[in-house]
Amino acid sequence: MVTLLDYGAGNVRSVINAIERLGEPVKIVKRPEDILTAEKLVFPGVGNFGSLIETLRQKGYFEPLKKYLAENRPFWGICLGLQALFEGSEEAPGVSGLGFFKGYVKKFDHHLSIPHIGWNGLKPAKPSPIFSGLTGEEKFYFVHSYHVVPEDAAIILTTTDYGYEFVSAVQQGNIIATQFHPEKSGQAGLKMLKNFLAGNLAPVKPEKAPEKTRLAKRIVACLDVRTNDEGDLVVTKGDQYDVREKGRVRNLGKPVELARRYYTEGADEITFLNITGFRDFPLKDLPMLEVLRLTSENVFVPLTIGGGIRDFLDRDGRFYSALEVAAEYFRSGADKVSIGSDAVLIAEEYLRTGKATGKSSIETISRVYGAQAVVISIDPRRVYVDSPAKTKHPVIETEIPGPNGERYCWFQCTIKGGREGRDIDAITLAQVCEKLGAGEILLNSIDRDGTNLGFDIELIKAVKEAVSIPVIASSGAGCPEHFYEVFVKTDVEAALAAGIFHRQEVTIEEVKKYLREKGIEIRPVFKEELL
Ligand code: 1PR
Repeated sequence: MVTLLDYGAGNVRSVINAIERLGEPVKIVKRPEDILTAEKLVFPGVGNFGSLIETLRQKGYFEPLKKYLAENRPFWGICLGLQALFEGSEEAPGVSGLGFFKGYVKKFDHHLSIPHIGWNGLKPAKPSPIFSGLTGEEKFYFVHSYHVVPEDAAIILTTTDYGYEFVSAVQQGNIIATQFHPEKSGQAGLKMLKNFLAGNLAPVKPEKAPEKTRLAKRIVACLDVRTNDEGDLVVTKGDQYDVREKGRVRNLGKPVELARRYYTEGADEITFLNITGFRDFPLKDLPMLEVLRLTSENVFVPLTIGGGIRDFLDRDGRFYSALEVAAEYFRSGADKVSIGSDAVLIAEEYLRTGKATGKSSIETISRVYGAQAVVISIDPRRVYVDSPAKTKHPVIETEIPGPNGERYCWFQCTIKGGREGRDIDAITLAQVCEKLGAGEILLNSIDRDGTNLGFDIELIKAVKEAVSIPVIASSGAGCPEHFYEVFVKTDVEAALAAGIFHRQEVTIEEVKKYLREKGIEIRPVFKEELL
């Protein structure tokens, strides 16, 4: 029996699913005594250091947790559950952590994108039972802006390189804590958890550990989901956002099945976009929540969900905040939510008033769940002009001239699935959203969507250079070479595709194999023993 310390923020569903998948029942801590009676305690943390510690104190968990740790009983802290073990954090100056380990939590201090999101390797500093059966070449899923700096080097279990070398896991006796998320790290993560649950394995050191670790470029599979004309929830796919063929919604498969297939093929992340979410109220759309629940039982990589994340007034006049909508998605298994139309309206308002309200969906969700949980999905389309003077928007000089030979264009944002163009461009939108607390940009292109012509490199370069948060390039992938092109010509951290994967024109494995041969860092997938 594993006891899970859920203090009410973020996606604990995935941790429960991963442990249950490994055959161990999970009990959730309801009272402080549950901590003291635990056989094995798992403590996943998300959000903010200050609010985590405050919640631990409010619920009366702080002292029992300290006692449990002091007794050296089996413990695994994940992410913020690692950071909380230290004395304090730059994220919440003046707030004392559990202080089980001496040392402090620091914000990453370099020029690379922050948060550090994605799959990175481990350099083991000492043997541990949790490495049993690992080769050392595996990558694990990280998502954080802060890292621990222990005073005592003897507790360091692994380090990882991102800009510089940081401590990615610690172990002292039965107390283990990792900055990465084993429950989101595919087969490698499940194997580690299994080793922890076994409890009696000999300490080993993986043989092929890297000298320097590198963050992998992520390959994301996207499933556009909506109800078709028969009332079934299906994965569909548009051509420049038109999902109908001969008047009917294209049906490319069932969401849960496709997601599992992409997971086994090696997708580093899966995104569901509820493409009619802008008009339907997502909390009434229970099948979508069910899709998420079922998917997270079988898929152990990060899941993003988008569509309809905004404040909502239902027919009976009941108000639902975007935060409530997002919370329901997180509870059902999502790791990140993606905001489309609402982000455009928020940015317009911000530019009009020059002020952040603190109440927008971006700000509220980012505050509670952390910036890494908020993705902005941008749906831009090219607007051509003869000269930069013809528009107030930032333009690029393009190598793809417009219909009348125009050599300049700007990237107009749209809302409601491309149905309505707005007076704001993609670069400005991305910058404003970063300022308001978004942690990642999902950059689509209506012009390229479903065309198989390749990513819009000019658009992607322009947006990526304007922000410091990670960017996922999307729309237009038609072959493995297109992924290579976007990774060498721009600095994006991830590339997403839909159509080619759904139609099985190219598999994710083929894309990854091609990229690896070309020297692009990717996450290896070990399929032999799917857990
Ligand atoms: O505005 O917050 O409710 O969110 C709605 C979400 O649904 C947005 O993220 C928006 O991008 C998406 N969406 C709305 N309508 C459509 C449509 O296709 N009619 N899909 C739509 C957007 C774009 C990508 C697609 C890539 C890759 N789909 O997600 O998967 O273009 O496709 P490809 O590889 O086949 O070229 P809100």
